[in-house]
Amino acid sequence: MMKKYLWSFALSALVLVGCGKKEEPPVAVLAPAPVASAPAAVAVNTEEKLLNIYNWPDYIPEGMIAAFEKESGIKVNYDTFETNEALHAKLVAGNSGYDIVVPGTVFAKPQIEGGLLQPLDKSKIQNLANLDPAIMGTLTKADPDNKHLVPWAWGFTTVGINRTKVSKALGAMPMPDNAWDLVFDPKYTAKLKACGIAYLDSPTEIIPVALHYIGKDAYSNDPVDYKAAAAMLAKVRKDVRLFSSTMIDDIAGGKACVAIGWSGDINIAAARAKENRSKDVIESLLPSTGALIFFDTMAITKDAKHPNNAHAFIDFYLRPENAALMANEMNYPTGNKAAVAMVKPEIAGNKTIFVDADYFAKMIAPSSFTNQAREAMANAYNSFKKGK
Ligand code: N2P
Repeated sequence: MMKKYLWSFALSALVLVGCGKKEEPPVAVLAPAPVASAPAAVAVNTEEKLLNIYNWPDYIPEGMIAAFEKESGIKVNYDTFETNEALHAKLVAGNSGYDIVVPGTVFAKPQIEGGLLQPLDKSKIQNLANLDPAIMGTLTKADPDNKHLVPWAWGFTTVGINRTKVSKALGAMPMPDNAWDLVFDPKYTAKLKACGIAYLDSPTEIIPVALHYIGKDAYSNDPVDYKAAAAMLAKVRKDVRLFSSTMIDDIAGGKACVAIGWSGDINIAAARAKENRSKDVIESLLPSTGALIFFDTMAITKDAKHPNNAHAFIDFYLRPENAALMANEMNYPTGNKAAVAMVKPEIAGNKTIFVDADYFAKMIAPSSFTNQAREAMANAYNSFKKGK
């Protein structure tokens, strides 16, 4: 603040001098130290016109990259990863080539601590002001002082169903009160396996949900708890058809009638089924014991070759109209407060996208795991998957 004030004071003093007596060099007293050390106000972006982004699939509205390229003249390479584990492995290996990555906060925290992400230059992101202070407050759990992370979207891991097929498969058996029973209780999975049960294919997606189901802390770092979760999962292993990284297609295309998936993706599958004139009704459910919230956040990699372009894209995405477009087309709530007024009523009013305060209070907020815990979790998950 002080520096900024001094800088503008010095600047106006110089301008005044310049106007009055052009022939004279500025006197020493009018050229104080802050002039020399102030950031170059007219810094030119000399980076090559390139930006490499690594994000989740089905997360960006069509045309958004093209719009940014057209306006900025920066060419974007846009690649996707399917799990936090895959992104994390790339970052740990180094030289990923990516400038912007979009980790969930569960992984962003250790990535910040491990020096894999660089602090943002907030002076280059005017649109940070559009973000919801409440969401930014939540993010400080992973990123103290909000130095590295900017929300892309948030959502929750939950149960998705093809209600038509599930009702048929359950027959006389009523739907459970707790939707997690559909994917974890053998009483239900035995009936649903015929129409297809799909799980997300990632240890840090499945084990936390399983821990929550058996009444443990979803973000426990204790391997003993993972054993307990694995023991519960083992009982339904034979009923799980798919470990999926293409959940939207699998649900919409009928390979699975029930899934552990992400709220928005399940809603995309529901919309796709409607577009395809399927008579089946696909729904994202709100389990009575709560679903697991995630926040996916943009960050700039430590070794980014195009940090200026990365800041430019982040600022572009944070324009209210762009964040609103994401919510409208991808079915995920935005952390952009200024965008909320532009969200279509059918999206804003969908309780499985923008959940009610009551249900929000029931949901499980994300935390994170130590490297050791993640390793133990991966072992527990892999043996479950192999059926051992
Ligand atoms: C992809 C959504 C990713 C959500 N469509 C889970 N981080």
